[in-house]
Amino acid sequence: MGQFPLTLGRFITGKQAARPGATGEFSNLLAQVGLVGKLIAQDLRRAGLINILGTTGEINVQGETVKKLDEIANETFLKVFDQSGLVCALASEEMDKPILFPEHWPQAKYMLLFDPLDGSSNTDCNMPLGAIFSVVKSSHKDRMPAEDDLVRKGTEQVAAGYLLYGPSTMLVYTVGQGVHGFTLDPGIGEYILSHEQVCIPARGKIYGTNEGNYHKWTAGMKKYVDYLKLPDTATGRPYSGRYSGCLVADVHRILLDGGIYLYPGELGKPEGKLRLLYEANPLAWVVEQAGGKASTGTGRILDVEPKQLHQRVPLIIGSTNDVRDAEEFIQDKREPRMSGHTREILVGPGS
Ligand code: FDP
Repeated sequence: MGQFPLTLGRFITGKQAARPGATGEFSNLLAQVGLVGKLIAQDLRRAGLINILGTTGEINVQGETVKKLDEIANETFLKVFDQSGLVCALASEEMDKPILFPEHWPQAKYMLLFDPLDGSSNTDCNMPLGAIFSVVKSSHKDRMPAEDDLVRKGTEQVAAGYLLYGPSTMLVYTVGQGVHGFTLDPGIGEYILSHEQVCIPARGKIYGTNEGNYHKWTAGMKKYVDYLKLPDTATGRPYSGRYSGCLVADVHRILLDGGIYLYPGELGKPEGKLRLLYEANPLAWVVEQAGGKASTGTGRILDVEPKQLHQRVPLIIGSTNDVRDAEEFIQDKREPRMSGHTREILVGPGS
């Protein structure tokens, strides 16, 4: 008889049984993230048919146009987690201020930060989308947490992961003991373990970045991307460019196949675009737990001292050797050198 599929519920319960003193609260929390994924995936499957594409006409706290699906996804997280009673605070990319649930405290000690719909520009063209989440624990036993308690360093996360809405829906997470990926089987409505202990290759052949921003980049960043495009058999260059416009999808590809994703700081905007607490930190932890690396270009993402809920940060993430190379270029410690062989490929023999 073939192996019986392992559901998310059973997998988490198995892991929980190995941790004496575990209450099951945390396992339940991951199951609720899974439920959010099922509800949103269902809307996305029919999005072109039920008038939920396009914008709401509003601008969010980040100064970005709000899509109807951003709002629906945000509401879904709020409803599921309010009803579950499992968290005492929620913070979202779509909300200026966190939502606090004093009625769930002190039983609920976890707090959830999330980007409810990542890659919003993909909504109206049936391209991949995602959601990213980070869980931290309230550090106060004597009082209900406030906004500042959600503003925590990446190393303080207790769980992190993402939902990917692609041809199939996936939930990928870490609690600091490796990374596991589950694929939603729509026939039975269950997430099934499909990627146990994900390991990112030490080097890849893919880079993902919005190259339309090339002229806004620093000299070091430009040189790195130029270097990736120079042919060189020994180092496997040129790399292939892959960019979907959905951070989750781009990082997921790199998690499985190796390579590098870059959303760097720009001239006049050194903080970059992506958000530290609910985009960079959770993905950085996932990638580190799979054996990769995540950097601002000058330091480890998980060590960035956060100051604000919606803080932005440059993100360079992926295979360890690729991220290390990128850091060297960005810090002006390295220059692209053209070997004789590269020159030959580019301009022909004997030129
Ligand atoms: P979006 O604003 O469309 O939600 O979360 C930010 C994000 O998407 C990432 O998913 C994506 O990788 C990036 O921004 C896309 O930004 P650019 O359009 O500047 O490339």
